[in-house]
Amino acid sequence: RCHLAPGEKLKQGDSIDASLDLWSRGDVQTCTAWGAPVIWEKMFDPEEYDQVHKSRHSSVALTVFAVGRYLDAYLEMFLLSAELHFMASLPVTYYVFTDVPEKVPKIELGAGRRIKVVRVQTHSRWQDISMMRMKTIAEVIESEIRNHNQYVFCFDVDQVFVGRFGTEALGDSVAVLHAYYYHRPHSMYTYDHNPRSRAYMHTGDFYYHAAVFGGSWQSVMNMTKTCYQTIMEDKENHVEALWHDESHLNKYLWLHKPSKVLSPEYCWCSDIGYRADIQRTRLLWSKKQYHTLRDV
Ligand code: 2GW
Ligand code: MN
Repeated sequence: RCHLAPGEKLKQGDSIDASLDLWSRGDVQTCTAWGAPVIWEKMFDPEEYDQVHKSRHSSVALTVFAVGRYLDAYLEMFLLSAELHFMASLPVTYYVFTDVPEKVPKIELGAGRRIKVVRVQTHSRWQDISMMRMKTIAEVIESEIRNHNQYVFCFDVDQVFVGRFGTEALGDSVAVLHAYYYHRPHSMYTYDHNPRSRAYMHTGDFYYHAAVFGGSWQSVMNMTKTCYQTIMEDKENHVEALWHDESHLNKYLWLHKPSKVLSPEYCWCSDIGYRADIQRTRLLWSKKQYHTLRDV
C-alpha cells in the first residue's frame, strides 16, 4: 500500500486524514509500512485541511528553547518567520523557554496568537540543555497546554520558516524525516549502537530528526515523558546516547509508530543542494555558528 500510483488517493492515517483526500506521488514514499501518510507537497489540499481544523477549533502550542547564546542568535528570526508560516490559519501559543526572559524580543503577533515566556535553568553541558527539554515539555503540557491546546509542536530554535507549515502537519503523533538520511540506506542511520543505552537499536523504520516533532498533547506528553525517563536511566548507568535526545526519540518512535510522517520539506538543509523530490521548502536549518556558540 506504500506504492500507490501517482494521483491515486490514499485513505489512511488519522481520522481527519481519512476524511480528506491525500494523493500519492510517484517519485517518493507517501505511506509507511504501518499505513501512516508521509506528507509531501502536492499530496494534499491546504484549504481543505485548514477548513476542517478551523471547524474543529483546533489550536496549537509551539515549544521552543532559547537558552544562553541561542537567544540572540536565533529566536527573533524563528518567531517572526513562524508568524508568517506556522499554522497561519489557527490560534497558536508560543512557549518560549529561556534563562533570560527579559531578553525575549517583543514581536507583533497576529490575531489569536500569543506568546508565553517561561524561565528555565541553564545547564553547564549543552547535551543537557538539549536533553532536558524533554522534561520541561512534559511538565508544561501537564500543567498548562492540555487545558488550552489539542496539539503541540516542539522545535529547535536554530531554524527559519520559509514556506507553509500548516494544518496538514497535524496528527496524533508526528515526526519528520531527517534531511540527511531519508535517501540513505538504513545501515547509515546514526541510531545509538551501545547496548548499555536505553536508546540502543539496530534496525528501525526511518531516521527521524529531533528538531521537529509533535502531535496531540496526550501523545507528545507520553513521548517526552518516556524520552526523559530513558535519558535519566542512562545517566544512572553513566552512558549517554550517541545523539542525545534524538537517539531516545528515535527509539521511542520505533516502538510507538507515528501516525503521520513529515517529508524533509518540513526541516530542510540548504547545504544539501538541489533535490528533485523537494518541490517546496517549509523550514530551513539556520547556519550553525559553532565557533561562537559552542565551546567544544
Ligand atoms: C546546543 C549545542 C551546543 C551549544 C549550545 C546548545 C544550545 C542548545 C544552547 O546553548 N541553547 C539552547 O537553547 N539550545 C537548544 O537546544 C536550542 O533550542 C537548540 O535548537 C536545541 C538543540 O541544540 P542544537 O540545535 O544546537 O543541536 P542540533 O541542531 O545539532 O540538533 C540535533 O541534535 C540534538 C542533540 O544533540 C537535538 O536532538 C536536536 O533536537 C537535533 O536537531
Ligand atoms: Mn538544531
